[in-house]
Amino acid sequence: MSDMQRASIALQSARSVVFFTGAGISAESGIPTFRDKLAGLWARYDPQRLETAEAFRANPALVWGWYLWRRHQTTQAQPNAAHLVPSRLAATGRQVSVVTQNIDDLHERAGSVGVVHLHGSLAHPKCFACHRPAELSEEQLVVQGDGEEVEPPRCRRCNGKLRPAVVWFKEDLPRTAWKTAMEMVTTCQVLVSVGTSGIVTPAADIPEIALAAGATLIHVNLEDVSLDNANELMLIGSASEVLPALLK
Ligand code: BJW
Ligand code: ZN
Repeated sequence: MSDMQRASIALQSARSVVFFTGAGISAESGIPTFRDKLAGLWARYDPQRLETAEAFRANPALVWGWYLWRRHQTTQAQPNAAHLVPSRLAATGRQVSVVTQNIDDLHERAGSVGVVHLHGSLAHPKCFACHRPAELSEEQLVVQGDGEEVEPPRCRRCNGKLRPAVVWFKEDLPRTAWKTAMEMVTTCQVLVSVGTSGIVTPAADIPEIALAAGATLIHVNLEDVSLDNANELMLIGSASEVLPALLK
């Protein structure tokens, strides 16, 4: 039997399934991944300049403009066939959870509820100084293009600069999100890991944590990212083709 057939049977006979997703699931919606050599964001930008608290302190307008641009890209994008699979599987009566590293909202827009965002989300900013969540008006979200510098708006409570509520390097993951993810990952029967390079910890440990807790692990990726475990299946291909095929 092929890995595809085994994966399909495992998925359709499981009572509880977790989809653990990375940038690759949104790539076919037109949102660039981080590390792909040609189209990846980091082939063109230096993450040290943009995705750390030090970078924000040094050049808040560059970093704020960069996230406005990425938010704009996200609002222009539509969920693809892969994003629709968790809610389709949930509709068949299984317990289905989505744990994502992505800061976009394409899982939600594809009908998944209770999505756990391990690296935060683009939807709501927070204050860099007092950490309180903040809301923005539409005109504060306008951005003309890639690389534009925009002064971050100020916090109404303490006048600190607003930052996106995403997780930068060396920052802790949101405590509740991590705790909820651990509960899901250690109790599911199947974990489907989609479109992630498995480089950025602690999220990268999730597939191994699921395996150690007894789950079957199914990887879906353009490249072989398997970990060499007997309870693991590697499906090489694009998420928008492989995931829907699993439900057939
Ligand atoms: C497809 C496809 C298709 C493509 N179909 N597949 C040294 C110094 C400082 C820190 C560290 C250090 N060494 C280790 C650390 C820890 C660090 C870390 O892991 N760094 C690594 C780079 C080594 N982690 C952290 O800092 C975390 N915090 C932490 O550990 O705190 C404790 C601590 C304190 C003090 C010091 C050290 C530790 C926080 C991590 C936060 C990650 N943040 C980002 C940015 C979020 C905001 C934003 O988007 O701007 O999260 S980085 C970026 O990577 C983003 C992603 O969620 C994350 C993972 O990337 P992902 O999703 O896997 O994407 P890619 O591009 O890597 O892969 C795409 C995959 O899809 C590929 O495999 C393709 O093949 C595949 N694919 N198209 C199917 N159509
Ligand atoms: Zn504040």
